[in-house]
Amino acid sequence: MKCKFCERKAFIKLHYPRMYLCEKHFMEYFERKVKRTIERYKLLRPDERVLVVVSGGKDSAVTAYVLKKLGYRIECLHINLGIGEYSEKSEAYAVRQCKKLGVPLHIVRIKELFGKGIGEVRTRRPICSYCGLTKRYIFNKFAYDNGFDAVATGHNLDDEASFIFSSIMHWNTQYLAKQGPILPGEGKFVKKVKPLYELTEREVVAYALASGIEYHIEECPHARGATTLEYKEILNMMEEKRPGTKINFVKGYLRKKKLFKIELEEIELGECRVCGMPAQGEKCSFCSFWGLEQALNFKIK
Ligand code: Q46
Ligand code: ZN
Ligand code: ZN
Repeated sequence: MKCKFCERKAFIKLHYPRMYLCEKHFMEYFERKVKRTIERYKLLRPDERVLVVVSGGKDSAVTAYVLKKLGYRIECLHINLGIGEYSEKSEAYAVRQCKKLGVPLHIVRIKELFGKGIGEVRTRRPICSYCGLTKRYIFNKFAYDNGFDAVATGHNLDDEASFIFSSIMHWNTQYLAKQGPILPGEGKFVKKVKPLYELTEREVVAYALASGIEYHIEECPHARGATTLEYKEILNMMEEKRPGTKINFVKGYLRKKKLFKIELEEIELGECRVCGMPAQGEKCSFCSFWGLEQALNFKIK
């Protein structure tokens, strides 16, 4: 098959909208879509300093690549989770990706901070729960300590659709109240944005291939059996039968999100007595989980 816009051979068949595109026109389509997402949801202003959280995987690498190409002032942060060989490889990929892009990369290693990696802590809390808590705290605090205007993550349409789907299945209205392409900054919470919000996983993989981005393919060993993967499978089956299912589901959610707003207003935040970041109790969940009595400071020297 030929590209819709030129004589070249098709590189990809898009299902929604339905069209064949060559490599060049697919990349243009992808970048235009990211640009449109940024404009539509007012994610970033051109002069803002953006911290991109790079995991070594495809989504965050593509996010950094496209933001740089669109002219944003970006720096990257990699959090080495200390999960054996998986984390070593992830860090090596992040280093290579940033070198190729020519953007500064900062690295925070959990094992260096706490002497233990994720998965090595004796706790009743599920691994992914304290891993997520740790990552979110670190990238926010890192951005805050260093005066970044925004934190960009690589979440794609499949991630978002499956997350909303699973939140509905569990009626987790707290989550449903605050998901979306942008979480505005407030006080010590730095703004969080998801530039790949309207792009499918399949499109992200294709873009990485077209632009020669190398990335870590392996999943985290703790991700096995994660229910989000099951939700993704179900959504993929539906998408195949009815192209556009995922984007329509996510856009419909954004229109109805205000129904869950009431859930948010009940939470009052004070300040953590250790780190001074927003907290529900006297200590924030990060400082209390890691037993900190002294705040971590990520200011770049
Ligand atoms: S939360 Fe869980 Fe991930 Fe952390 S422990 Fe691995 S799978 S990395 S997105
Ligand atoms: Zn073409
Ligand atoms: Zn704290």
